[in-house]
Amino acid sequence: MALADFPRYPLMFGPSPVHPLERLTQHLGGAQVWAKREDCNAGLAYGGNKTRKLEYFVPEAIESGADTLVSIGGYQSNHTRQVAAVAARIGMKAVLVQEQWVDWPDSVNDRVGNILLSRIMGAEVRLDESGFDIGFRDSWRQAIADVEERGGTPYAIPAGASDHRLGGLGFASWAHEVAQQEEELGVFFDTIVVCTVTGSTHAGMIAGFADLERAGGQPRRVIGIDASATVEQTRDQVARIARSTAELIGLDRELDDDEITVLEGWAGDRYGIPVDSTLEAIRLTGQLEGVIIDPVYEGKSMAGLIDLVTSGEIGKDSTVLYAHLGGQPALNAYSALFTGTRTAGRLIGVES
Ligand code: 5PA
Repeated sequence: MALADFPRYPLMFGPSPVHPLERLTQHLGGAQVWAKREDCNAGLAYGGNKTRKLEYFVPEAIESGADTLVSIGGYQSNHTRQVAAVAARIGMKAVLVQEQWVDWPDSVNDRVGNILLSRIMGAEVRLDESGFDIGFRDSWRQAIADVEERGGTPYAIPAGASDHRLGGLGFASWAHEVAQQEEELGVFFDTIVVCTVTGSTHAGMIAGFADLERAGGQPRRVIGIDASATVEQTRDQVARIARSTAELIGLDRELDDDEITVLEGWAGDRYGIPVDSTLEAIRLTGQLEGVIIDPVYEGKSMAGLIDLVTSGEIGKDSTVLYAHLGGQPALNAYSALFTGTRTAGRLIGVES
């Protein structure tokens, strides 16, 4: 089967916007930096990367006769908030297991931002004290069993809509969307920078760009930035999903190991805890561009992009596409980090 043969349920406005980050580009003094905005890809509870992935899950969920989407994430999971929105949109229920993935001492961590939105949209939110893990969990299995016991029909979506046969398709088609937009804009992105945690966003891109190359497209680098400080586990998951997605969409070759790049160095010690470079990236992007990024994911990948461009590892002649995957609602649980106004250190010439 080719990618175009998979059923896709429209949840987004259409192709997500692509635009240059002119002031950031000028400030960094290196490569041309652009962004593609999954944070405004849909009108469903602020959208994001999972909304795009779920376009390929919904037909299967409907086909299976399900009436309840069941999924899992941290208290401030963007993924579960998008599952809640999609369930509302397609007239299903949602049961969300929300684990304590982040030991973050904010007293409203389990009440504001994403979890608040999920509750507004009618999801059944189950708080669980387990820590960070992208694997399959008993609490998730229990939630599925409970739906069945109540006479419902669950459709199970793993963490981040990743470790699932269809998980990579959304971002494989993102690659095709990028190629189309490049043609319209007269630009070529030789480097893509993307945050990676449960892996199928990054993996889908790798498979999708390989698919384009097969059709004569130029090669490019897709750089995943680890945001959970579990780089080996993430790299394995990205490789596995990239390979299974490539096979699913009929790529007739094995992906090489050097096509799977997950860089570490910007996650700090733990998932969900921002470090100085994260906060600096958030301030710099906000102050130069009016673009908001979050402390869990995008702040870490933007910190990576900033360093790779300023160090010249991404060369001056490069044109880079930063995949903005959403995630801003979580900022509400991190307000203590931003009391008072502070100018980004890089703007006043101070390295953080
Ligand atoms: C998330 C994920 P992947 O999980 O596909 O690698 O994407 C990483 C990512 N940016 C990047 C944002 C804003 C994200 O929300 N979020 C998870 C969640 O539960 O929200 C799956 C972890």
